[in-house]
Amino acid sequence: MYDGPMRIERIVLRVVRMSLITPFASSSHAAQDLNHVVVRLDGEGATGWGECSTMNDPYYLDETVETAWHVMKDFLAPAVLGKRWTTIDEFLALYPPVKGNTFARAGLEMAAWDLLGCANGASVASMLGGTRAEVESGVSLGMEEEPSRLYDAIAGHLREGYRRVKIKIGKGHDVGVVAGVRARFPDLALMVDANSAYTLDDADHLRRLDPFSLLMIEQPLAWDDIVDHATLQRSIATPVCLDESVRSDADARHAIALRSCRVLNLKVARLGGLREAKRVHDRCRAAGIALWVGGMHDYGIGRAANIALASLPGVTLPGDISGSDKYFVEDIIDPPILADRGVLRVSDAPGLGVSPVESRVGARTVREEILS
Ligand code: OSB
Ligand code: MG
Repeated sequence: MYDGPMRIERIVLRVVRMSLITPFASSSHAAQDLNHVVVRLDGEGATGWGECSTMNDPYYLDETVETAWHVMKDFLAPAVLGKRWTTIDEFLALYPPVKGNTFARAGLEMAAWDLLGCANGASVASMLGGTRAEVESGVSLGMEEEPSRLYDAIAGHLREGYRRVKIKIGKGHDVGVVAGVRARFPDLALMVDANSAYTLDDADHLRRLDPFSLLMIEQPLAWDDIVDHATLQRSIATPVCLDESVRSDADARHAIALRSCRVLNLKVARLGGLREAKRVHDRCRAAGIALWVGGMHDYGIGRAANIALASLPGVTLPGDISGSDKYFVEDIIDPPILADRGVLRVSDAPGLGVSPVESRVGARTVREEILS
């Protein structure tokens, strides 16, 4: 147990490549080979790991692997190297005034939470104020050309015990798909994610989803819109959930003030890190906005941070944090994170409670930069 000031002596940034077992498609992007930036911090005899779950292309949001790498390597990492800090607030105060780039900011911050927790013997979940020992998990399934493949995937995950299913919709791939799923799974806790496929002109069409008792429709309108979503929410019965367009606590405040959503998807990366995600959680909880934790096809490090966030009391809906085995043949952490009948255990070990395997990380590294 160490409770003196922290000083990061060495930062290792690596682009680590992993392949999804099942290629994944949404209305905005397709993914199979992932290139997340994995961060290793060493200081005060402890090691902290973080993950920046960036996408290869700027189709979900505007950041990419290249922009995150650039911002982390050239702006964020040099600013925190060798400096003294004792709390996450102090650590973040070392960041230069980088605008946006939430994935990049979150990836480095995650490693600082892990480092601080490991040095102090505290779990990240407890540092955040988490109150749950386990969290309920759903699955997010990509678009399929062949409906039977989607039905089979849903049935398989329900057999494994997952508690909620999210399917991707888009133009020409919505009411019929939902009707087909609903007919086969009448009692399924079902939601849809449009990843910004629609505009307000589609409001009448989206109302046709009202009869299917969906838990919510996620991000139907533009990736950066908060205003039109309020108009849409007034004209459809399905609760609107925001993902892409809430990237800060200020965005959440605006969405609440305008009544743009009834539900919010908390993502560590999109919100710029765990500290900001906790602020959004506290604000939404007080305002009666239902919460769940989304995912970005995270490797085990990011997945552990998602679980710590999901242990907060305002997170009341099953999220997109499934077991590693839904995504990868072999995770870079050992043991991997697995769901048991749709339930994930919240780690009470120091830090994020993950053990990345250096040889696995090394074998999948396609780019590396060491600052010391
Ligand atoms: O919109 O929630 C999304 C994956 C990558 C980018 C955006 C999204 C998603 C998912 C899958 O829906 C979440 C996961 O299983 O990790
Ligand atoms: Mg989404």
